[in-house]
Amino acid sequence: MKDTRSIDPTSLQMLKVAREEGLETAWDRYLAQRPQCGFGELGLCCRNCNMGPCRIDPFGDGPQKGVCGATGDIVVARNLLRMIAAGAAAHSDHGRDVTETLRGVAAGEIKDYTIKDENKLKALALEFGISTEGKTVQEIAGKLAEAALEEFGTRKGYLQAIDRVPSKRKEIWGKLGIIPRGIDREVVEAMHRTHFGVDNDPANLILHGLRCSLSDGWGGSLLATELSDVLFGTPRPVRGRSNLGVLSKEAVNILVHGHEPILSEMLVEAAKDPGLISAARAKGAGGINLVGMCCTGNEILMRHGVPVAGNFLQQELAVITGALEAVVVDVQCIMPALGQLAACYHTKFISTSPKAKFPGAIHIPFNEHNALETAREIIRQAIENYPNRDKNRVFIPEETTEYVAGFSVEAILSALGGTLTPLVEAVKNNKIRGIAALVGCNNPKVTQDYNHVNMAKALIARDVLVIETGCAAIASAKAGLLLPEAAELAGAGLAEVCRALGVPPVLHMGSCVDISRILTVAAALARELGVDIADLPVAGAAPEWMSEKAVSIGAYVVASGIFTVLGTVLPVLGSNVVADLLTRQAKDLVGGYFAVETDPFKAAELIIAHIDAKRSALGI
Ligand code: XCC
Ligand code: SF4
Repeated sequence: MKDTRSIDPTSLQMLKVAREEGLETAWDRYLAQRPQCGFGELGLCCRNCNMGPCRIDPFGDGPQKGVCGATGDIVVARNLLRMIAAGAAAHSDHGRDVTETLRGVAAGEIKDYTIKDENKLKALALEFGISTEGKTVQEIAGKLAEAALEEFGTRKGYLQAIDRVPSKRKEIWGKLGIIPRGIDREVVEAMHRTHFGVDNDPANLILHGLRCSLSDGWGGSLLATELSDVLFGTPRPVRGRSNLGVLSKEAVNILVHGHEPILSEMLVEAAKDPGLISAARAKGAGGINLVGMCCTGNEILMRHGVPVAGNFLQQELAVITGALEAVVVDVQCIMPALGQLAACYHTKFISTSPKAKFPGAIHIPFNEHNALETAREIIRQAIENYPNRDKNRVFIPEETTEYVAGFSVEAILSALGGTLTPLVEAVKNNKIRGIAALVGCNNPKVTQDYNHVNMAKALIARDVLVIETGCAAIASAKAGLLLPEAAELAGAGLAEVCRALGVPPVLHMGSCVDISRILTVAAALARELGVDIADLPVAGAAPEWMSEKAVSIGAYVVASGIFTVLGTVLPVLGSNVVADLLTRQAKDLVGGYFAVETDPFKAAELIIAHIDAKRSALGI
């Protein structure tokens, strides 16, 4: 029987090994959970106070209210707001760490990082109203970091990057009262409103959800992206290799997994250390092979072309190759299962963030102040571990696929010759029909990568330029869609543009916080055309999403005016009121709205229909 758990040949091979070895993975645990709780699936259970837990009967036979009297609509809306708040908090706390690092570098307290993109630093300073005249780079960085930290609890009443959006968008947000006032404030208010006995109006709750999500997209995530570029360099097109075949039979394999570039950048640096490379050789290894996974993998593949071993559902599979000396993690998307699994091999599971500890992990605290030394120590431990590798248990799939990534806004502009005009022209004359942003995770509810790859292919074939981030982009890397040669899979118009510019039809724009790059492009396109973001022939999709961060992303993309298709169901179907708000009324309120479509081909059709409707409204 065909194994439908993944379309990735390496995943399928590793799942076979897992079965032979009697090891469980997320797919097994997912099966063991089925049938999953119906109340949970519909969003109808509440644990917000200790008179509960309460659950609302979706069929109308059982209780229709919680102990406090909360209806299904209220419970669903509150639960959704909490999901958004958690997602926004995760992205924004990542942004805060990057901002703190910039502040420390500027103050001379942190010595292992430097400022790699002075132009971007100056451009951001101007945006924040900081004069650069007569100031040193350190001084500008200090002022910018202070201004950026201020965004988390700002008292000026709006976030700086809101000025990037067209005025029409700002007006819409202003009228609805959803201009985010401060990053932390919106998350705190979400928690307050969902505490017992506060906000019990579904629409009011959802509107705050949009505001909270906007503080992520145009706030926390945006700062994470922009200030990472300042510190680590703005990505430029770069070539590399992807999938589990990037693991080496001979070298010390170190997998870095998680999200923040602060750790992964330093590991990249330390892995080049000649002393450590000879230490690895002294242990009989061919060298040091640092590879990435998930979004921290995206960060270093965007900036350095570091090989990426896979996306979310491959984290356990990488361990099962038996070839990993260490899995090094920071925060987010790290399965707690890794500890037990790593113990079945010689693999060391190393946690580094005080915020994220795991059973079975060795904790090596990483902080910005002794970053390089800690990174070296981590690599040393991996090297020490190399002789413990049991060569008889090593199985590394052969497949690797090359990718070209690194499409920051700046890189796209420079490919276009400095302005967005050629892109706008290509859209106007229908060579490019529109743009679709495909983002988000893997989820064992979906055949791994099936939705990502098929949607991307269906869209480019119909001349829709696809831009991607996160695990979606890694899926495309593995499927060969990030290569300029993939233009042959594109429709004639898109293929012509790709060939003229030498770019792939699917552009990798980075990690999930880098969806802020997508927002920036959308806002700039709208300005160039003199319209609102909602008027653009543009759509979003999260074909295999699983995390709360993805919910926050979906919400800010919709709130920014962009139609978004979800490939797994949001737990809101227990409330017609909330479902209607998100899939219908949102269109009138903010221009963007959600659709749920689990079939990637139908989802692509929805996007194409949306793009065509926007084109004709624009008269192009
Ligand atoms: Fe995580 Fe960012 Fe989702 Fe992948 S795409 S599973 S959130 S790593 Ni962000
Ligand atoms: Fe039940 Fe209301 Fe308490 Fe929720 S807040 S657990 S619905 S009593």
